[in-house]
Amino acid sequence: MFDLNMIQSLYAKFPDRVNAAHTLLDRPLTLAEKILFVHLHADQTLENFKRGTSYVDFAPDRVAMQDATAQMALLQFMQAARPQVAVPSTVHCDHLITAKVGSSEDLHRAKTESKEVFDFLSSVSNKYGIGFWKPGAGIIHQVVLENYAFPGGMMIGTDSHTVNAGGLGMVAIGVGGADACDVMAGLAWELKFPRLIGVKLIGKLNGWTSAKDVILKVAGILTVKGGTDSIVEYFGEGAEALSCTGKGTICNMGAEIGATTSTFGYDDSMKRYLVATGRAEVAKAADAIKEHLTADIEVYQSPEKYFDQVIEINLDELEPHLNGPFTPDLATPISQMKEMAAKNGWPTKIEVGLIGSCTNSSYEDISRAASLAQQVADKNLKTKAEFTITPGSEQVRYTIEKDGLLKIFDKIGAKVFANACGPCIGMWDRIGAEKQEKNTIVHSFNRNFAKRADGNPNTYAFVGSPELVTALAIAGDLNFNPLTDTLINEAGEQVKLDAPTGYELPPNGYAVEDAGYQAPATDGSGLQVLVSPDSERLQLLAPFAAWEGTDLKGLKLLIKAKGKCTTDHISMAGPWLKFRGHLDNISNNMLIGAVNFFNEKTDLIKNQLTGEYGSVPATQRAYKAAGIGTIVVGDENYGEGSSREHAAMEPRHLGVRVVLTKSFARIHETNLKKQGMLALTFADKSDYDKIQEDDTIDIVGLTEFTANIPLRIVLHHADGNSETIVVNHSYNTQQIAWFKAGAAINLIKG
Ligand code: MIC
Ligand code: SF4
Repeated sequence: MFDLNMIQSLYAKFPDRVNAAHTLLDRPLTLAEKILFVHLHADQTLENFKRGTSYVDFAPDRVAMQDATAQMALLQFMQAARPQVAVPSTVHCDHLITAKVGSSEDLHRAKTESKEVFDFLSSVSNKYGIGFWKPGAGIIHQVVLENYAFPGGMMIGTDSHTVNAGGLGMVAIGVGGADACDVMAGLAWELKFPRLIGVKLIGKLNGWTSAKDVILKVAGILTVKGGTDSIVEYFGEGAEALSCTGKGTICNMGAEIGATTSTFGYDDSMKRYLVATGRAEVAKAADAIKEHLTADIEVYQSPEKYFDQVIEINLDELEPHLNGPFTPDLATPISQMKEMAAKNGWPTKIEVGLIGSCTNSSYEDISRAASLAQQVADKNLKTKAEFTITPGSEQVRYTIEKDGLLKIFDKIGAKVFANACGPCIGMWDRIGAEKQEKNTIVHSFNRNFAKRADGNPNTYAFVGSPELVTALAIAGDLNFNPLTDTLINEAGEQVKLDAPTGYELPPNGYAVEDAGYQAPATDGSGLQVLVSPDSERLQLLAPFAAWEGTDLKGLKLLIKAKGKCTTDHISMAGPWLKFRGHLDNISNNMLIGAVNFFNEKTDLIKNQLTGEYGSVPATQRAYKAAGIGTIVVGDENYGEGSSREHAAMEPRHLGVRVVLTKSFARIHETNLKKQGMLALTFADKSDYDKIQEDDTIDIVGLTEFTANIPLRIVLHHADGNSETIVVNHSYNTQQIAWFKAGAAINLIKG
């Protein structure tokens, strides 16, 4: 068991700190508020912070990083020159494993291909006191839930789905590597005090509906940006009846509505899960301060008084949903899928069903999906689509194998991939994907942005529960509604699938032979971390230059991105993941997925110096060589999705100075600020229309750059006209100092 002392000492302080907040605010508190107030940094005074406005300093209990983001986080940490990490931290190797043939072969190949990176991560971890989870151990969020998450705790992680740990009653937040670096270096971690959204779950899940459908429904209501700068707190009889891992699924996909995080009050399901995962003592400690690990009673009785927004969902009536394609908030109840697919021309033949991922690979998920797979043999059916499973951890994989569940999937021809992200992040060597054929897949992951799973822009990916995905893979048809429809079996008979059944926790307990953990050296001071100067995969960071002290004049428009521009569009994953530790090499993917407003094409923009059209990275490199700064213009919720700070570091490295959008996703905006970029928003969103392809642009007001005071932008159009527009920013005094220093890290080192 990890961290017991840390947890006990936090719990010892918990009641006093909650009471201090009670006294100051003189009203009942939500759970989210309690956790936030308990985790104020020692130098932060307790105040009645303004939600959505006040910047507040916190002291998280721990940090988690995954291999694809840890490289940059730890390269920055090395620059900070600290002997050891200041809070318990872990690294998880999960993103760099390509799914192709099956678990053991794929894992073996990844260990060879990415040896240099895994060795680097292992040795940095060893030196600085960081726990290291080897390739094959599992996906970060599942491993964290099984080993580290605890009720009432606060953690940050360099992955947007860190929020998964809300399933165990944490406030767990996804951040960029620079934020993780601050906390590991012993500094405060700053966050805008969140708004609070309450989701009351009444009734109880039944039949085909699962926890996944709760969040698919919420995503449909709130959309991909509705949770921005908010913590979502779930409560009500329906919440208590959910399993702990089901709660994790709901919190996990809170990233898809842009929420800062989501959480649930401590209850029996969490206790059962803690006990089942070998942490009875954590449960005992939590029991002792139970009333502080959930909201005050009055809050859940009159939620509208305490939350900024309240949503009520009746689980008795909730239908299974499928969200997609291309965005996780396009929610369609299964009964309406036939009509929606016909109306929109979505291909209805399902090619592949994929279950697992960090979102949905609990024992409960797998056992419920297996109950459907079992019906294939029982009812003399034949599975129509291909089927794959990516277990979330070695502990889950080992247990489902031992309990015979994998055998059931084997009978329907399923491929078991390594305990890793695999197809969820484009690490799927899918045969034929390069032909770019229009096709449909269904999966139980969380994201379905264009090209995300297999690199094919014409793959229509729909997100559903593992149960629904399994039923749809059996039917091979997006129009199939297992609640009402029948299938024709091999004997030509009409058969109906029974609703799934499963186990909340393994009836015979979890088991594992080698969980894949490597503890760090107790004294790493003598250890060396080597990065070869001619490595293609790793590159030590050079500091970004400080601000020149003047307004930015004569910037060229690099690209005006149209519509959805997620971090997958800005810094694509899949094959590019291999350059996550090498800033110059990965910069060759900068914005190659963004749609150019002026020609509706991706990766084809005008070079204003030559008039020629070329790729985004090459054009930007040409501006850089000419010593000319540039600006990127974006639409709503720019930078949605991942925490990858490469999406901010690449433009910074290549000489983009400003990103101007209608709105930003939280993590990306912070990442831009941390790396010394200017992240600005149109004061009047319709000014987006004023930006022309040949514009030369000045940023005015920087010499008096002050919190809460807008800046101005002068657009010099090619026809000789110019116009001035007002742009907002959300920089506070400290963040302005980051901009001036060239990056936040330049101040830590100083
Ligand atoms: C994702 O789901 O998009 C990722 C890949 O896990 C990212 C992290 C990354 O880009 O490395 C995330 O969610 O933050
Ligand atoms: Fe990995 Fe996908 Fe989860 Fe991201 S969302 S951590 S890529 S499994």
